[in-house]
Amino acid sequence: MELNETTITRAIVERFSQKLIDYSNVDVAIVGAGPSGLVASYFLAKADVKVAVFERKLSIGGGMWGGGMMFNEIVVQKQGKEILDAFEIHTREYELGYYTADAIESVTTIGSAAIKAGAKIFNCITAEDAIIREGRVTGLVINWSPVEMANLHVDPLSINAKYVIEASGHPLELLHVIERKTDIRFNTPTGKIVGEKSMWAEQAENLILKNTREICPGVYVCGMAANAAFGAPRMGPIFGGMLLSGKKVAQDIIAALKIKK
Ligand code: 48F
Repeated sequence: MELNETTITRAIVERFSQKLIDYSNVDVAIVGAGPSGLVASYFLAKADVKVAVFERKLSIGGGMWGGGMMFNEIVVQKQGKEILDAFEIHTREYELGYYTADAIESVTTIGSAAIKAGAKIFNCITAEDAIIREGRVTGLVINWSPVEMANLHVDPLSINAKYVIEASGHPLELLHVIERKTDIRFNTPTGKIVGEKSMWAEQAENLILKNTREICPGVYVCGMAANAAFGAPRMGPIFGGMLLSGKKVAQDIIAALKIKK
């Protein structure tokens, strides 16, 4: 058989276009494929929820690839280890209550499990704005990341979602846009983004599940974005909270979708 370049081209363009069309209307759209967003997408897809993840970078995994300061090992506590166990990721006890895992094994395994469960990940796409109807976020405005990087004047496209998850980590990009462009009040003490506090691993890990919740109609926050939104500290390269937050946001949205039906 002779290989034809235009067949390869048509295959890619048709398949990708169909995938984007299929996922232009989803139950849940996630901004960011870091550890919390990926874990959320896995648990949502496993429960047959239609979920799309939009990731600005070419690679998934966010801040997990680099462990701490590019030493590519992560640390989790006992509850976090239980999630890694569920993905069959190897862990080793370091000291009582502290476990380590290979950062690359963690990202690739969770990413693979999410996709096999049915989550669709769209890399190289940035969520630059939200669609808002009557005070509720009903979708995302997306564009190719290279358009943003090259500062090209190219209009975006949009997708609809029953719920959006803000999982963009430290920068809280979607929430900042919502705050800037709308009069929607967030469920924070100030009604606005409170902002992340300096490193305090224990307190940050203790607060993250409380902060993982619906922050305004249609938007849930998880991962570092949850702590940054509600004014809690950062935790550095301990990842249990990220994994647990991803699982919790999925469970909360699964429950909310059942009520909505
Ligand atoms: O930062 P990130 O890993 O978020 P996370 O899941 O995990 C945080 C930890 O990695 C670490 C930490 C924990 O101990 O504090 O930082 O909360 O992943 C966020 C992903 O979102 C992407 C970004 O490229 C990264 O991969 N992202 C950010 N803004 C956008 C976005 C956007 N507007 N559109 C699409 N993707």
